[in-house]
Order: sequence, then structure tokens, then C-alpha cells
Amino acid sequence: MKSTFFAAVIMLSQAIIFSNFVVVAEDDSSSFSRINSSTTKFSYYAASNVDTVEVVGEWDGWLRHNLTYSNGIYSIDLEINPGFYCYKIIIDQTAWILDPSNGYRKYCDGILNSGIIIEDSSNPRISIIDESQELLNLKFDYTAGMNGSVISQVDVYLMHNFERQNISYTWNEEDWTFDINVNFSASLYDYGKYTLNVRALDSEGRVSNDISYPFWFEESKFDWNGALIYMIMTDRFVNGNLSNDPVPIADASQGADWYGGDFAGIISMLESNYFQELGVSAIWLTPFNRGADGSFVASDNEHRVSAYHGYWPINSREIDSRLGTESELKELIKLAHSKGIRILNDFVINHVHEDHEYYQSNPDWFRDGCVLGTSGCDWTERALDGVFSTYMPDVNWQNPDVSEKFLDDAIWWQKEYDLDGSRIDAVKHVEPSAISNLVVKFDEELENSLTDYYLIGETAMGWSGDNLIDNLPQYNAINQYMGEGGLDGQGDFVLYHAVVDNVFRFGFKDYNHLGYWTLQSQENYLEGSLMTPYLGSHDTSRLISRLDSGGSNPDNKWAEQSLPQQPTSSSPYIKSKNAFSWLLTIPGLPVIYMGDEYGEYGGSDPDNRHSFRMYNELNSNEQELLHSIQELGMVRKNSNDLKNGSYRPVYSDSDLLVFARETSSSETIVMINSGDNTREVTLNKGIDIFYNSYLDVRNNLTFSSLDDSLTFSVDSNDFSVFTYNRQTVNVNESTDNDDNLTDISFNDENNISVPLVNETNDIVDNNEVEDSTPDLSLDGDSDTNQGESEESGTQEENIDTLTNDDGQESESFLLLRGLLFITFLSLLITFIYTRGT
Ligand SMILES: [Ca+2]
Ligand SMILES: [Ca+2]
Ligand SMILES: [Ca+2]
Repeated sequence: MKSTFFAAVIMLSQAIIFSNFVVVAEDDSSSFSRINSSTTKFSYYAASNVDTVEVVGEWDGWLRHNLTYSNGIYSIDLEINPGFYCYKIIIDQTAWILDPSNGYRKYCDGILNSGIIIEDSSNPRISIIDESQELLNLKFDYTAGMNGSVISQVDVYLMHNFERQNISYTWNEEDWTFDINVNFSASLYDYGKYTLNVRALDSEGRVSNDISYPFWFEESKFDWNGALIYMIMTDRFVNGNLSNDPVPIADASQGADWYGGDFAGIISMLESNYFQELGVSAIWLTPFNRGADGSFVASDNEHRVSAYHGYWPINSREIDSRLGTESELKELIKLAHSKGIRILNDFVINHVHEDHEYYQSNPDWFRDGCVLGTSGCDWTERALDGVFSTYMPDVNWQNPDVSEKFLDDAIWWQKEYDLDGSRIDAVKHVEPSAISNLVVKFDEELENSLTDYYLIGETAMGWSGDNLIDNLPQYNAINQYMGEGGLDGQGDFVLYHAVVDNVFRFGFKDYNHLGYWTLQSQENYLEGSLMTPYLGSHDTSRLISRLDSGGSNPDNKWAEQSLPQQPTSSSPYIKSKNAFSWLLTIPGLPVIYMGDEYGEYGGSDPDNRHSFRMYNELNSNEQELLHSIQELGMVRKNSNDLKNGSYRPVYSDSDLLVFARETSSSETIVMINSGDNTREVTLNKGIDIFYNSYLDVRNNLTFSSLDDSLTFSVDSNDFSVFTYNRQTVNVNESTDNDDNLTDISFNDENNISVPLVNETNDIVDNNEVEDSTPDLSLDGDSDTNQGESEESGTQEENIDTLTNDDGQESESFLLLRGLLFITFLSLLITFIYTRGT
């Protein structure tokens, strides 16, 4: 029965390496040198048999060059003048392919090619050759320009909070390298984000490439996975500076003019710790480059809308003064970083407003395609070149000039304002090469082994009903921009459409459905994708108004329609709390759209963009909801399991969802109950749960059981979170990592109560023993643990027998299956035996 095997798929391993190749030379007088070559190397690794490999490119009119085979690698060195070129690889004389190892792309004559930028090899080059995880130890090497000029100096400085600080380096003459070592200790450096900037000059004054190396110095390591993102439409958030308020636009429809929110307002909210109290770790700001003046007709050809939302840029690198100044934006980012909060900008790459400087100067960079959704202009067929409206020309990403311009601008914003990533607008309406080039640029210019920038895309898709198969195209459409060389993540549109209206709003579907589609999100997006689930956004009608069954139609959006008003009953707020209990405990990087945390009401765009209201402007339902979301946000923030754990369904029925979030050495059980009664669920050890002792996180109470099961409870319309209590030994100790006993960091400050189990296996109300003396009852548990270790031995045998190439991840399920099988067998034997007698 033992069927362990590895389905080893030999990947066709292909790679092109290109660079201004480096020559290392040493002469007898002991002087070392490393000099740029004028040639560019192309290589191709072929795992399968090929007869010929050629490279062709724009640099010499697409002449064919044969690569030479040696040790499994085809390669060639070519003399190519500096420039940006299209090229392709030709296999066996007929198959023209993109370079498999190079994500950079360039269009030539409307045809997609690999793109290569050849630098001027007369200039020196520096590169990082060694980076440590410790702050800050980096080694660089220096390569002279073609004439061999020696290095004269290295310009090196740190930027922190937009201030410059010079630091030193050590030059190593023997191998033309230099080291930068800075001891980052809390006594010497403030926590926050830093960027090391390095370039070298040679003896003739030639300047090397610049290297930027951003990194964070903070108490605990940040991971984008599990972050909580708060989305702000700046003009509609908080007005912190009345003096920059725009003059009203007379013909703008109600709700569609500027409201006055600004950077100063966000700064005041940062100062008040509003975001920290929500457990927010990143803020996504709507576009803040200068937008159009005046108003423009909406898609209904009737109402008029101003550029308050930011999505009609008219300038590539200028801040919109209606939102504040450059220095205010820098102050905002500096303040956020000091609190460990990342800032994402919103990068509009599909279109500009017709008043944009690029459209004015280079109209040929844009396409004035048909208006999407009008007759003969299908959203899918004309997805790339169709326009959203006549005054929003479409960026032609097939034009290399505008492509390079936009990519430069993207990086410029990140560097100039010390941003931490971007949300990419309207991804499915741009050439995929725009996305892959953006990813390459971020990787090359900003990211390093210490620092990841988050790129989240908007690929608006839907949900095609209950059948998973029918929804695969939806998942795949989102997937095609992620994975290797793709975006870090995308909005989880499928999950949004599957559950928000169906479950939380109308109740057409129950919590079984909620659990099912939550699991599908874990299984159908590319591995490693960091998805952002959400309940509402600036593009959807307000959540609370959708949940208000007695309110006006939330699809309404203009004043002359009946617009949703502030709900009068507590019901929608309770539903919203249930929805957020789910959102803030599932995997990914959830997004909270500003105001949803207290239940700002409203219909569709623009009525979903009321100004944010402060705490003293909220009614008691709203305040109560806010408190719940704050609690959920903090529970998430403080739980490694909830941020990084995998998702394991445990139990669901019509109005109860129970799931586990598991990491290698812990698990957290989440219960969400939308029913009218308190619910109890008895979970079996080794099947539903894998530890002996849990902490009720909300009530800070520990309970344990030596029996085979534990009973967990959750109040009506409430959530419960139980996390493995590390001070007690777990069930499958011997099969798990050995850090369970030693890692007690989570629980250091908690009272540890004696395991409390009454005869019927119910948990005794911990309130009764809240004051009990801390009892590190490892002694009491250790006997049990011994027994369990033996049991684990049996389990390991089961694993041995059943393990296949799925490896460790499936162990618990195999274990579960094994245990179920044994239980079933013993029940069957008992049954037969009983019948027999
Ligand atoms: Ca203002
Ligand atoms: Ca487009
Ligand atoms: Ca990234």
C-alpha cells in the first residue's frame, strides 16, 4: 500500500542571461581590474533536444545570429550599441519565442517581443554581490567602464524621512569591491524606513548606475501576507485644511464635486492613531497627481462629475494642490512609516484625462478607441483599446515611448515619496506587457532581499454561480497577471461576488456557501498570490446600505433618485459585524474601504463617497460597529495564525462557520455565528483541532481538556477566536516541529488556568477561575503528553503508510483520514459484535 513517489516533472529550463558582460583581468604587477565589455551575452538553456538556437533583434535589422552550444547552454556575445531593442529567440529556425528568462517586453510594429536595454559600457557599473539579513551589511563590486578607469569615489548616503545622512564605506583594492556596514541598533536609529543610495565615480568623472536599497528597521518583521489595508479616497476622507478647499464647480452634480478632504486630514488621523487602533498596516490612497479642472459628463450623458476621485490625471509628476502640498504628502508618509504603516499609491495606467500633458504633447501615444459598452464596442473584444469616455484617451502600451515614460513615472513616485507599492487600476484594460514590465522595474529598482513592494491589481471579474468549473475562467482571468513575474496580488472579485450580496445581504446563500467559496479562493488562485478580499470599495454601493433591507435601492446614485439614508435599525450593523468577522479572519490582505468600519451609508458611485465622519458624529449603532471592527483588526494584527496561517474548514451549517488558520506550530480556531442563539461545537482532537489547550483571545481565558474533544462556543451574531495556548503541550507533539515547548511568547502575560473539564466534558466557565494562581501545569499534562506521544507514533506510521508526494501539508488530512478510518472500523466491529450478541 505504500505508494510514496515523486512525480518529478522535468521543466524545460530555459534562460537567457544578458548584460554588458564583464571581463576580469589581472596583470603581473598585482593590480586587479574588472572592466566592462562592449558585448552583450545571450544564453539559452535547452533541456530538450534542439538543433539550432538563434537570436534576432532590432539592433541590426533582425539578422540571425547562431548561438554556440557548450555544456548544455547555447550562448553568443554580440556587439550592440546602447539603446532599447526588441528581440526574439528562434528555435530550430522556425519557432520565434520570447526570451523565457526575461520578463521585459517591447512592442515593435505592433508585435510583442522581448525587450533589452543596453547601457553605455563606457561608464562604470556597480552591483550588489552580497546582502545580509542583518542591518546593514552589503558588499558591492565595481566594474570599470571600457577604458578601464579606476574608481575615484563612492557616493553613499541613507535617506530616512526624506532627510539625507552620509555614511561611510570600505574600499577593497584587492578585488575592487566595497563594503557598507551600519550597525542598526535601537539606541542609534529610529524605527522606520530607510533607503541606501549608492553610486560610484571613476577617475575621469564618469558616473555609474545608481542603486537604491530600501529597507525597514522595525521591532518585528513585517510581512505583506496578512496585512490589513485601509483604502482612502483623499478628497472624501477628512478635511484637515480648509484653506486648500477647491472653489465649488457650479455645474458639478450633487455628490460629484470636490469636498475638501486632504493630506492634512489623513495626517490628523494618523496622529490620533485611528489606523493603528483598527490594526491597519497599510493605506491605499486614491491617485493624488494633479487631476482635471472643471466637470465632465458622466456615463449617463446627463450628470457632471469633477476630478475629485483622482482617476482623471492631467499631470504625470505633480501633486494636486486641492489635496495638499508635496511636503504635506511627505509628512503623511513619514508619519505613517514611523508607525510601521505602509503607503500605496494608486497608479492609473490605462488612460489619462484629455487635458493631460502627455496627451497634449504626444497624442500619438494614445488611442481614441470606441467607448466601451456602446454599440459595436464590446467590453471584452475592445478591452485593450476601448475608452471609458471620450475625454479619457487610452494609453497605447504598444508604443515603447509612452510605455517607458509611464514606467519611469511609476518608479519616480515610489522613490520621490518613499512609497511602499502601488495599486494598479484597470489591469485588464492594458496590455499584459505593461504589467510584466512594471513588475520587472519594481524588482530591479526597488526590491531586494529585505524589502518587498506590494503591487496589487484591479482585474474586475465576477462570479458565475455555484459551480466551481463555471468559475474557473473568472479565477484564471485574475491569475494571468500574477505568479512568477506578475503582480503580488489582486482584489478577490470572485469571492466578493460569490458572498457579499448572496450571503450577507440577501441570505440567498448560507454559511456553508460562505465557507465553500472562502476555501475556493485559497485553492484557485496561483500559489503565493497575496489576494485582497473585501466587502466594499469606492466602486460599489455602500455595504451598510446593501445590508439595510428597509432602505432605498443602493443602486441609486443621484440626488433626484431616492438615495439610501442612515439605517434606523441595528440589523444592518449586526450583519456588517458578521461580515467583517469573516473578512478580518480569513487569509490574505483584506481591504477596508474608508467608513465601512462604522457603516457609512450611501448608494452607488458617487453616493458611496460621502465624507468620512468622525467618532462624535456617529450614532450608537455606528460607534458599536466601529468598536467591533477595531477589536477584529487588533485580533488579526496580534495573531500570526490569522495573518499567515493556511485556511482549514472545520465545520459549517446555515448560520455558523468554523475554520482553522494553521501555521507549522500553531492554529487558531475562528467561529462566526449569524444565528439568534449561542452555539456550541464540540471539536475532536486529531481531527478538528490539534492541540490540548486554547486561549479564548477575546476574553483572554485559557481552557484545556485532557479528553478527546473540546467544546467551543460563540454568542449569537458574534465571533469567537481560540488560539493554541503555547504553554501546554500539543496533541501531535512528536510529529510536529519541536518548538512548541520552547516558544511561549504568545502567552507570556496570560494567566494560565488549570485545565478545567467536568464530567460531561463541558468547559467550566473560566470566569469562575479568572483569579486562579498561574499554574504552568506541564507536570499534570506531561503524563498525557507521554501517552499522546505514543499515540503520535501510531499516527506517524499511518502517515508513513499513506504519505504520497503531497508531503507535509497533507499529513494532517491523512492523519485525519487514518483516524476516521480506525474509528469507523472500531465502531463497525462494536456494531457487529453487539448485533451478534
Ligand atoms: Ca481641504
Ligand atoms: Ca487600454
Ligand atoms: Ca512585490
